[in-house]
Amino acid sequence: MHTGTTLTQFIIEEQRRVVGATGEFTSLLNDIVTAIKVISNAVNKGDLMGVLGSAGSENIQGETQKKLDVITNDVMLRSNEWAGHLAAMASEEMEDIFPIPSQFPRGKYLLVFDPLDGSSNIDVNISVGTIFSILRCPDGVSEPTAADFLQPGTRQVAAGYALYGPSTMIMLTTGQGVNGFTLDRDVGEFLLTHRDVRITPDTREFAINASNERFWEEPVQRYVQECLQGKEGPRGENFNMRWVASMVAEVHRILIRGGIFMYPKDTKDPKKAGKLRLMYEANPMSFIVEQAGGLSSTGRERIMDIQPTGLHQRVPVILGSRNEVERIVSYHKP
Ligand code: AHM
Ligand code: MG
Repeated sequence: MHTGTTLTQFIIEEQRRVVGATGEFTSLLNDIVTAIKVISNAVNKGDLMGVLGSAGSENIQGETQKKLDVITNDVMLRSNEWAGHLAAMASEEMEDIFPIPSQFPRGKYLLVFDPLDGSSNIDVNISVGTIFSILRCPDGVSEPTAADFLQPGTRQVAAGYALYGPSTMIMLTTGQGVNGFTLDRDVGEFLLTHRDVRITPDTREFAINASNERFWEEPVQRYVQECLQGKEGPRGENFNMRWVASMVAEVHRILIRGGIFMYPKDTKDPKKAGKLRLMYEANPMSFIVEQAGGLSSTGRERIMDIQPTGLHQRVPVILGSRNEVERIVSYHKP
């Protein structure tokens, strides 16, 4: 019987092509995948497991934590702390980094994640996801600090996300394109279903939270206005709009059928450069999008070139189909 390529098999075969690969990375990915299966199960069972609703606490960003934010963060920590591949982890849900506890061996990688992105959607049964980014722990560092995580996105070893939608999927890049795997729940394995995904360079679909329009900068206002004017406007074509409020779901749609996603700079809160976080949202998604042939920018610079200054730093995000991102970037030029 033909069983298809499992995610593990795919990674091992990819690793064989890398001279000097030890298999440690494959093993780390396996632990992340195990965590994702556990999270997928909890998300899928929902109220049957009593996991919906607020946890009654706030995270470092001052956002109310959902029970599942706390549970999924814990699942990621417990699945990835013991095996000896990581030196430390960092997450949206924790103010400080999580060094690997002393009873476990330490490894050469750092893991950054958003355990449950889009969690405001969880109580209404709309798709959510997990985003992760793998970095190398700097040479000679055995006691990593937050500063060791502050590497530009170009230094990511791998990035991926899990989408808990009608089916659970993982989209993954190790810098050699993007591949997608779908969870076969009966078998308990992720199987390769989307090989070498490419984002169409052109699109007629955009995603933005339009309720923030009055806070946007002029270039984004202009872009959206032009789209809204449709056939009669300067673009001469009708556009479609989507907003799921789950970045994972939006990026996934863009990978599959093209599009553009924006959470741009706005003046809503002058202390925040944008809404989305660089280290565990913007950078991993940018790596995936660029590896699929798309672009990702703040409007003024490539996101993956930003030198991070803080673990929870926010950035404006404009990503997706290449020609549309280029157009918006050109609107930002003085
Ligand atoms: P979260 O990490 O607290 O879930 O916030 C990130 C999410 C993104 O998934 C999504 O694109 C955005 O916030 C939605 O924002 P808004 O509520 O303004 O529509
Ligand atoms: Mg998030």
